[in-house]
Amino acid sequence: MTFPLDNLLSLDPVAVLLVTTTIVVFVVPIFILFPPVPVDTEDVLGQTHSKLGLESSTTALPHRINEQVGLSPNEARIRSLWVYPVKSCKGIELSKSKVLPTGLEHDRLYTFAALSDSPGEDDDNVWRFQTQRQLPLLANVTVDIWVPDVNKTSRALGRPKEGFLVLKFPWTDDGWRRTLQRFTAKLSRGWSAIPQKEFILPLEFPSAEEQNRQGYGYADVKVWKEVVKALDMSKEIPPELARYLGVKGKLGLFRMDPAVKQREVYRCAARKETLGYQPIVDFQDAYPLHLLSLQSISALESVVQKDENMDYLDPRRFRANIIVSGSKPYDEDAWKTIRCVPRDDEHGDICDFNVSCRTVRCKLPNVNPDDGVRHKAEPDHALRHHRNVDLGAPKHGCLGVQMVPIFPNAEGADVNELSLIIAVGMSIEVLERGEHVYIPQ
Ligand SMILES: *[C@@H]1O[C@H](CO)[C@@H](O)[C@H](O)[C@H]1NC(C)=O
Ligand SMILES: *[C@@H]1O[C@H](CO)[C@@H](O)[C@H](O)[C@H]1NC(C)=O
Ligand SMILES: CC(=O)N[C@H]1CO[C@H](CO)[C@@H](O)[C@@H]1O
Repeated sequence: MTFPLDNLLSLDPVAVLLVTTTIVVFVVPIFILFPPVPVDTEDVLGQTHSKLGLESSTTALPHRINEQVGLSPNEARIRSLWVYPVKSCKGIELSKSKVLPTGLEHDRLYTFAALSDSPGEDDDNVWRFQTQRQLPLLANVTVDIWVPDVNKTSRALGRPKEGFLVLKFPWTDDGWRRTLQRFTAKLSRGWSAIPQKEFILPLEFPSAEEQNRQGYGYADVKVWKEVVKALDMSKEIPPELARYLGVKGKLGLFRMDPAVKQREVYRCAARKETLGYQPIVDFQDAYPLHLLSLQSISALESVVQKDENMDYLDPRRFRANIIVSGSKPYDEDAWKTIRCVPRDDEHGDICDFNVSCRTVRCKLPNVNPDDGVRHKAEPDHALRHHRNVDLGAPKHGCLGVQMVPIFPNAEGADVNELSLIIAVGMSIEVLERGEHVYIPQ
């Protein structure tokens, strides 16, 4: 008995050529008509929408922090802008953005949450917000924003008005599907691609109609010590995500209703009497905006104990909205009011901000933003030893500052109407300096 392969090998070259030609002529067109790669959401969205933000290859951040040496000091500028539409997932880098009372537009719209499944806890049956502190692999979940593009119309789809978030995480099924998924990932996205699972979420807050249709309800979510009523959109999460992240109980997904101003900001923030409106946040930690300086990161990097798991300090670990460069290291510690001024040839508004307090750090920056692996010590160790600088937060390290936007004519205006445009390249003037003392929650 001979195997079919032996048969083939014993064929003469002409026969082999014939078989090959047959395969090429008949099979290749079938592959073109019915590709083995499923059409993904982004191919469809791309017909009517555009993706917001910069590709990672065109980031304005230096790849190694010492690359920025050479920037003239005393000329602080906005280097890079970031939003994180889903809390603790990957961010999106922008070259300009709207500033709203809640911070940058599209920032921290959603949060994941977990339902405590340990009976006996005083507040079980309350969802608790989840971040990379509990689920470091959230760092591997990418988020893209797709907005309708006025220059695109599709005959089949018309001109949709809604924007979408597309979330993706690494995922391969078990068994025979594994090989197929690896193959199609490489076929569609290149040799280094790994299989992913994706799901989509609305960019706008769902209307009452939409909520009914989808069966969304409201539930209590605990964010630090606050309990807020948020829209429960957990049914949009594919079950694989909880397994990927290593969640044992239930995984939930929540969105804050913008019509109900629930998380007004007090503590260190300027008040309505000075600002004309009371600052407010969505799922930001505590204040609308977080500013970081590359010079400060560089200074901190020089005291971080580096090893093979951390050979440089990536600014993305700190999840700021506004990253500046050109100021003296830690100069922002004493900023009280700043002004961002557009260069003549640029669009954008003069944007003023009140600095509320320094950013008191937790251990979240120990998670590597590239792979979700948590470093055992740094930069937490360096922060606690070298950046214990705030009398209001003893034993803690601080880096960066928290801010609230100042809107001209905010007095008496509708908060939903307030907005300014901020852009990369704006220069920063410090209008007011002073001492900060943190007020804990
Ligand atoms: C649409 O096209 C016009 C003309 O080409 C261009 O100036 C504009 O920036 C485009 N708008 C968007 C949103 O891409
Ligand atoms: C997280 O993402 C990185 C980079 O894409 C990848 O190398 C790593 O395997 C991922 N980790 C997991 C557990 O999926
Ligand atoms: C701390 C503080 O409130 N600083 C400034 C905030 O902005 C207003 C102007 O809008 C200043 O008057 C405050 O001094």
